[in-house]
Amino acid sequence: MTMTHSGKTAEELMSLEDKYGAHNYHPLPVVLDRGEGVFLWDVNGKRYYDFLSAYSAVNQGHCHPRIIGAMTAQAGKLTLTSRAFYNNMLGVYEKFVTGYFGYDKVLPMNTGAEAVETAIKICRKWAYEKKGVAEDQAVIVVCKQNFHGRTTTIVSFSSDDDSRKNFGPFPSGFVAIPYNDLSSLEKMLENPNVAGFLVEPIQGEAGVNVPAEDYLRQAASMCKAKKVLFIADEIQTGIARTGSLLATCGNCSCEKKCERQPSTYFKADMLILGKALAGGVYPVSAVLADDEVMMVIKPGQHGSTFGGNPVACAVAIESLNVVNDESLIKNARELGKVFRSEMEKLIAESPLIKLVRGKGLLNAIVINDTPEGKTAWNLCLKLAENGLLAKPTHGNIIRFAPPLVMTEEQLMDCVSIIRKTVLEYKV
Ligand code: IF1
Repeated sequence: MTMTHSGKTAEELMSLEDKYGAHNYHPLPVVLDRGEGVFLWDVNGKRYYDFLSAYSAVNQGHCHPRIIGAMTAQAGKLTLTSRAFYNNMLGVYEKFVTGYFGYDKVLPMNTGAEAVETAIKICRKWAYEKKGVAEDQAVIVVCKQNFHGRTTTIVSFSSDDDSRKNFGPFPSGFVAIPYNDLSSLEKMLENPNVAGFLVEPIQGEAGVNVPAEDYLRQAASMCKAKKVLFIADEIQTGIARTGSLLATCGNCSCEKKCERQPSTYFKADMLILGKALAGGVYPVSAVLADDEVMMVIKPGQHGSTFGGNPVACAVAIESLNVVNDESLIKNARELGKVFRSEMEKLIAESPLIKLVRGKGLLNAIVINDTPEGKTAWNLCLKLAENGLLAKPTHGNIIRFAPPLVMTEEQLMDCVSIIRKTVLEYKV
């Protein structure tokens, strides 16, 4: 048995988590110790390609020296002031991030779920104060199979039993419609109490569910016609992941680099970001909106001890600069095409994989098994043995989302690991 840096074996470290941690996860049996760029190393020194990127948080790669540098420099100087006082980083970050994404204002929070909660609160307040919805009558339309986080309000509109069941009683004011279904949205929008439409541009947790090409833009223009806020949860899809700065590809700084036609540009009324906003280094989330929406929030009406702290600001600025300086948008777009075409070749050779779907470097393969089956889990165990870390979602789907700093050569190395694993797999 190999001893690790902490003087404990991998088995001992896993049993510590099992004994002392709540059992709210079922991890793959790999104990990680170090990360650099697209690679992770376990406690025994075995190297893996990271094909999850902490659910698209580590887009800039593990321990990016510029991001870590920005964090440690700031951490040695000032970490937290609370919002009771001004600090010398927040305004600088706010100017930078609003300019970067093309909005008047930002409201900084920490986790994705907090940012979604923030957007819900702003949306409701806007409905009462700007749209004229009667008190407590506001409705927010969401999509079935959504994933927006784990708070009691957010899980109340989850269609996943594990996420929702026995966590009630729940607040009212949410209705769920099928994803990628404009006519259901149109019907919902007839209700004048509808305040917002909260949607993921690609449903990540649902198995990288990519909607029809024009779905989001059409949905946004239908919302606009009914004075309903279009709220994009880009916590997973944003920050270059899908081959554009945002999957909704709004009126933002990516316009010049984006391959989409100007006719398909649109800007969400509220943009929710998290995860890769701080390179997976620090919990930083944000809601962006223009004044007409954001200014409904007045002092004392919302906040957070840690939101907008100096370290978060320093880390987020550097994380977004890395996206530009290392052309991660272009890289995600180009490598995504290569990856999907390589998977198509594999599908033609192996009955084990049914299809590949995705955009940029947010992709998934669907395994020829029922959602209750074990094939995807077992394949992920074999992938790990062969040096690549990925995780199944919904039983028979494997999400493939490497850091965006990957080179084409590394990607092809990963493709051969996946090929070998799939072709050698014995049912
Ligand atoms: C876990 C999933 C991914 C998100 C979107 C908000 C949040 C998330 C679109 C909340 C978070 C994470 C949470 C993480 C697993 C992961 C996940 F499988 F659960 F659904 F990525 F696909 N909106 N997604 O994807 O952000 O509060 O976590 O910062 O273990 O729950 P958070």
